[in-house]
Amino acid sequence: MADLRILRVPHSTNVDRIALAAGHKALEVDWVDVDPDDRRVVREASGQDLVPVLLADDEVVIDSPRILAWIEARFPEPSLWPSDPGDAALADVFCHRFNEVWKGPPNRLAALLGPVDFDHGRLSGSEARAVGDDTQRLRRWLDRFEERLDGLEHLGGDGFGICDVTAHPFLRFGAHAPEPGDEDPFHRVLHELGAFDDASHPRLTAWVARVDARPRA
Ligand SMILES: N[C@@H](CCC(=O)N[C@@H](CS)C(=O)NCC(=O)O)C(=O)O
Repeated sequence: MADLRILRVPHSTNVDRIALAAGHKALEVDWVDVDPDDRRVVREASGQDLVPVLLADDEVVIDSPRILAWIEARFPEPSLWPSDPGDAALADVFCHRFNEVWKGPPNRLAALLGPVDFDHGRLSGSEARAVGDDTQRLRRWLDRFEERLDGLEHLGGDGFGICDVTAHPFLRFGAHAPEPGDEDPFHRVLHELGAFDDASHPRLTAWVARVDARPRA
């Protein structure tokens, strides 16, 4: 029997977090593929529409941070959190903050710029200002991640861990285009407005490649 059973849709950043964490722990995952346009299975199992959803014998867990904590508690080795409690607390703060700064602005941008094309011309003055502000916010955070990686291989400090699992599925779009078939405007925003490369952010670019190369379940 597989170690985990997870509902997923294609191209999901939050699902990719689970794939990275399970890969780190060499867990076997029974992936249940859900049609993104028909979420009845997700709703029936969990009472809401978002993936990932973890189905365990005795419980159903939603929300990637909670699923990651569940996996760590059930399969503690190799750990995703630092062993020092203070460092583990800091890692949690990083992940919480990451979810705020790297989900909020790009989601607002995706909502304003629309799913088909990024037509800045049709925006009202205040919308255009909001797009400019959020784009600047994204760019500033890229610089912060670049600074964080000064002398470090991983965002949490020593070794691969929860900070990398939390951030990589989102930050990687800055270095790579979305895969063919991935038309999620959120991913396009991350790629087009949050783009970076070896010239602008060499440490961040190398970190994306390092985590790209890791095993995924
Ligand atoms: N806070 C949730 C968010 C989950 C979420 O937004 N999942 C996306 C896929 S990455 C989803 O199912 N979106 C529904 C939709 O696009 O209709 C988590 O971290 O798991």
